[in-house]
Amino acid sequence: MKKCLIIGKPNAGKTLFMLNFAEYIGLTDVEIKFIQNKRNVDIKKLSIEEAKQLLSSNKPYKTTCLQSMTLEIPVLKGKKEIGIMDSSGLIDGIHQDVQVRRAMAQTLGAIEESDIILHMIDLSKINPDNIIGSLGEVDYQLSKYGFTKEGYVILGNKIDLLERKTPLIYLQKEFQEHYIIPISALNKNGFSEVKSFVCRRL
Ligand SMILES: Nc1nc2c(ncn2[C@@H]2O[C@H](COP(=O)(O)OP(=O)(O)OP(=O)(O)O)[C@@H](O)[C@H]2O)c(=O)[nH]1
Ligand SMILES: [Mg+2]
Repeated sequence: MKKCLIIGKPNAGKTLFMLNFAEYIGLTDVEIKFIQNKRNVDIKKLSIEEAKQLLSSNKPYKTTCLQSMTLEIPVLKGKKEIGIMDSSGLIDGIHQDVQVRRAMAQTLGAIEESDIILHMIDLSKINPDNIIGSLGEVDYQLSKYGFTKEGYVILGNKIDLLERKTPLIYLQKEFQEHYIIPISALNKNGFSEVKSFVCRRL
């Protein structure tokens, strides 16, 4: 089974995206594996509504370990299975909290094992007057890594919060060599494009 990792800065919308994407492809309940490490894995069955309440938050660093689920994506001739994995947010530099550092190390370790990387960027945090500063080192490093992986795509999230498309246009200029899909994880906009991207690689 192919593995798909959702990665990006804290609060970018990774968890909400995973859950709303599962809902978009027709699920009402999910079975999530909370992977603390290889020997310590908790499994919880939740309705998607419960999962959103429990796992997504307006406060950063909500996700503290890899959270994975298996999705069966309907395609023309039946269904295709994929392991989709949500990760804890990455920041520039070294965080003071050891738990956060451990979680970030786990996220980085998951990159190598993944076939598809969905790199989530919060468009509402992009300042067109300071694109480099507002993106930060993490997004640039991930975008560099993206050149080594065929299944890499940037998801420009929170398009619903933008009054103008300027942040998206600046992001596209900055990462011209990469495919960028504008989405709203909240309103499920752009999900059909994400589904096509993922399905082409299954
Ligand atoms: N308006 C809007 N809000 C969003 C969107 N996606 C996520 N959010 C909100 O952004 C906040 C963070 O969402 P999460 O999905 O928890 O973010 P995360 O990337 O998993 O964050 P960490 O687990 O801390 O790394 C929540 O309050 C979400 O409701 C979106 O497309 N539009
Ligand atoms: Mg999260």
